[in-house]
Amino acid sequence: MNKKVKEIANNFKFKGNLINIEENNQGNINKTYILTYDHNKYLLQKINSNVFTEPYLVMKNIELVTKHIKKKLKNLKDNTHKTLNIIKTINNENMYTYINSDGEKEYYRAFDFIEDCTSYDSFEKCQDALKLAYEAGKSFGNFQNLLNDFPCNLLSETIKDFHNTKKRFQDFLDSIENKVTNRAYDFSKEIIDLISKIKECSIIIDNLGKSIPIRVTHNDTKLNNILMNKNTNIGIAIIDLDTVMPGSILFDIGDGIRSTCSNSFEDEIDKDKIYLNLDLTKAYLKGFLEETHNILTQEEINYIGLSIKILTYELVLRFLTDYINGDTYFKIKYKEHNKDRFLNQYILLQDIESKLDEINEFVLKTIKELKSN
Ligand code: GN1
Ligand code: MG
Repeated sequence: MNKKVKEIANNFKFKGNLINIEENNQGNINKTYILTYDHNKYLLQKINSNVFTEPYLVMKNIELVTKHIKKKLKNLKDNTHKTLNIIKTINNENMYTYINSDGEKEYYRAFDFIEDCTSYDSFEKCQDALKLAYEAGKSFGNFQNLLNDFPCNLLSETIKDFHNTKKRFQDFLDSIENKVTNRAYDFSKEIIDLISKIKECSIIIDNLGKSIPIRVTHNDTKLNNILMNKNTNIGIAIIDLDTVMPGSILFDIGDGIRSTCSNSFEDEIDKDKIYLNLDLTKAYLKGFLEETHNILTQEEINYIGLSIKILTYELVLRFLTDYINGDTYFKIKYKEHNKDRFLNQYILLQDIESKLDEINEFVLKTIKELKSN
């Protein structure tokens, strides 16, 4: 058994005797362990403090949001949905600070393991992908619904400018200028094209807090951040709440569809496999809109299609920037991993552009149907 993890685990209020430690390799940012005790299971996570420079504030945000969701679920007598439950340290804190052999601080936090659930990285192996896409949209819609009355001024912006497309664009230009590697030279055609798109892709950020309301947003609405009941595939809990911050609901819907309704993984290199699946997109939108049509403003509705493009554009920039900067942000599994991710999302972006009219039409039709019911 991993001695270090065991030592860290001893600082949390876990019940019983530790039987097993298993490392979980999902996720590009944090390190996760599943701890099995004789009667309970827990998640122990090392917070990536390069990405989250103020882990205390991350945990404060999570505490506030999960408390609110728990209260809402109780009032609504909703016994189906759940949220993360923080396990405190023996000193009653949200996080344990471990000093490693190099004298550096490592930050750990723990949650109850939510039983009888599964999460999907993609729909590849699913029998009923359409139902899953619908459930995925419904789950993030429900999350938005539960937090609609949460005062978002209580939340800290734990990663500044996380979905600020203009800031991401500036970082991208800086990476080209700083030339940490020579990798930008291979992509001049793509770079010129990306520069030509920034104006349109700034629409959400330019209007945020003006015509587009600021709400609590999850900001990382990937499919595998939904725990689904392993028998029924109904969405049970939204996890990975590290990036919960004030933002736009358009970040959540755009990134949700980008990540969930793409036909491939983010690092697939076979061009023929990379496209936005329209049937999945419509199913996802249906689920999301069923939950949110009463809270969405007309301006938000108008930009739903565009948000899918913008959030994909943003990730194209981020993967390319990290590639040019020599892979310092996203965990990579091989040398050219970020290049493959960038090219994949770039192909997806072009495909999304060609499908926006149909998506916009579907959104308007669905909203109309839902409002007339
Ligand atoms: C990161 O760690 P993970 O996989 O949940 C990233 C997201 C990206 C995603 C792309 C804090 O999320 O913004 O969309 O990778 N999270 C952070 O796979 O940067
Ligand atoms: Mg994440």
